[in-house]
Amino acid sequence: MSLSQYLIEEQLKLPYATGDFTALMSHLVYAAKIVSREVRKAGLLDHVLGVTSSTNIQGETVMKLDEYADTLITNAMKICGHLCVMASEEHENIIEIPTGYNIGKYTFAFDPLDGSSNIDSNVSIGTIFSIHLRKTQAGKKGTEEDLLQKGSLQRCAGYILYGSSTMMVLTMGNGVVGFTLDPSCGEFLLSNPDIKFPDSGNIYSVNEGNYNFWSDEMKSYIRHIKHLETSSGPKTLRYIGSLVADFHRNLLKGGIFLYPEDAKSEKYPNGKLRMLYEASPMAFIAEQAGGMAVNVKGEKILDLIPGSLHERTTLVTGSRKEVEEFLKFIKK
Ligand code: P6P
Repeated sequence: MSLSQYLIEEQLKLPYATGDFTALMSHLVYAAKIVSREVRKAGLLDHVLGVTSSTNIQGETVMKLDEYADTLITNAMKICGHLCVMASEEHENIIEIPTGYNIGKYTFAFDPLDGSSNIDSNVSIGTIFSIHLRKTQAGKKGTEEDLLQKGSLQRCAGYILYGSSTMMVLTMGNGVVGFTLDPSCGEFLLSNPDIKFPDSGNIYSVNEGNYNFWSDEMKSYIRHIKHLETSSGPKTLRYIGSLVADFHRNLLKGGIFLYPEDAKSEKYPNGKLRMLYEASPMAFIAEQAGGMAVNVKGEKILDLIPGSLHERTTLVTGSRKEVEEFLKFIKK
């Protein structure tokens, strides 16, 4: 079954479905195929490799492929006619949608190419997206208020992983499904009909290079999971530095991903990952797959409302038993 067929079938089961969501997703599926094509040939075309002269809202150097993916996805989604407002990691403010296309009932927040510092070393990268229903009155263009909503209210969240193959993994609130792009026919085909986090796992993913910046609790937790007495035995460290790639591997194999705050430096005092278009969509997928997603205070990511478009958060997500062990530990 192709992704397009799947979306139609799923929407036909919903009495209130109007086809707007299916139409919206068809634009995203198109954009994903084009971004995948460009990522795959990036090494051959130096015009998409390397950095631009600009930096984004995060103060990070913008890679050319970042910019390309952002422009392509923005333009494809702007004209779908079912959005009222958009936000991207690459844009400081909300992305205005042209008049005539901007009174749709959905919002769209995305990270066009997460992990882009890995592009030049041919390491897996990903696009992350989050879709809400608008909050403000219909018939007018959307506002930032429409975007800043609780993660638990998302209508859809997903990621596109540009790895050894290109996959789209998404949830619409009734489980998690994965589709793999078949380049020979240009279709995303259903490859993982019901993805579930293994209940526990021996993989932990964290940038241990930041160890000296961590809180004492985080340091003792990491020391603890290295000892044999942990519930799921000795752990193995797997860390790519690309959220989508690290999350996806742990989703299939079981484990825990952590990005804590730098308690001892001003670099990331509230964590590095962005709530709206990284932590929140990944948390929706995690919980729909039977896993968990919290911040280092133990709050569920999906219960939180972003205070601003680019608000950062700490993130601990993965197999239920692993996150529960983390929570037990930090609460002691
Ligand atoms: P660090 C990539 O830049 C990113 O936003 C996530 O994809 C990834 O999980 C994290 O940052 C890696 O950060 O500090 O370990 O390089």
